[in-house]
Amino acid sequence: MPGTPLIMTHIFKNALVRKPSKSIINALSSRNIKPEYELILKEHNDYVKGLKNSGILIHNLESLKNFPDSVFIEDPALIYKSNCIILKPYHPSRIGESKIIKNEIVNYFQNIFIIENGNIEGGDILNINNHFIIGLSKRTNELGAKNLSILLKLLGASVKICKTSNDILHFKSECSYIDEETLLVSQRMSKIDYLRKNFQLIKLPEGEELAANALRVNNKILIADGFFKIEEILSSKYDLIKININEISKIDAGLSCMSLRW
Ligand code: CIR
Repeated sequence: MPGTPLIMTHIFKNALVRKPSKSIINALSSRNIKPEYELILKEHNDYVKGLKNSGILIHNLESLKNFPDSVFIEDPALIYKSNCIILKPYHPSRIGESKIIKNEIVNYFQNIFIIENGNIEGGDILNINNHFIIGLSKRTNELGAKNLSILLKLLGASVKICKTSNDILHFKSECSYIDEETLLVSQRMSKIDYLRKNFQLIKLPEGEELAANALRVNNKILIADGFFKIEEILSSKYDLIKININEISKIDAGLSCMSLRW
């Protein structure tokens, strides 16, 4: 878009993270599994270390006992340029997270916008420089996507609304930014026409879908540990930081969802 300064999506100096509360054992899980708190805490600490080793300054938010899923702070808020947009999670147990993060984020951002109508979760929003892909899913509906898209356009971005493949929690659960031309995708997400036609796709080998939510931070890529085929593919070109997310993935975590970066 003419006149719009180029944002490099993966260049970050700061990240907000929220320490898991003990109530995380009651977090939503598509596989209905209860994770162990102590193991999650260790994985979360390693994740934060990974962010620090990518050159990021960490800002910690208080854990929230009443919101078991609140460690996934990417879902109730979105940061674009110097703006923070408060989103609207779909799940009843997560709706209240928006109000809390709105009160916390004023310490970091002056321009705060709020999506009031529809549902939209950060896990369904993929940012590529000044462009956004919003994936419709069980958590993000057309009204939420449309309202966010109007706002992002006013802020100078372009937006494409796509449909997340069936049975995937969020668009980014199986689609990650690697660089402005390249996305990491699962086989099923690779079938989405818009992605096929507009990006170079690195397809995850079958069985390695849990590594599909990777996180590019500066010159590093944080990736789930234990997925050797994709590790071999990516490590020829990128510097990887491997993070064990075995326990936290029981409640559908990926690497992007546990921080908000700018
Ligand atoms: C949920 O179902 O809302 C959480 N248990 C997992 C959310 C993961 N968020 C994300 O990938 N953006």
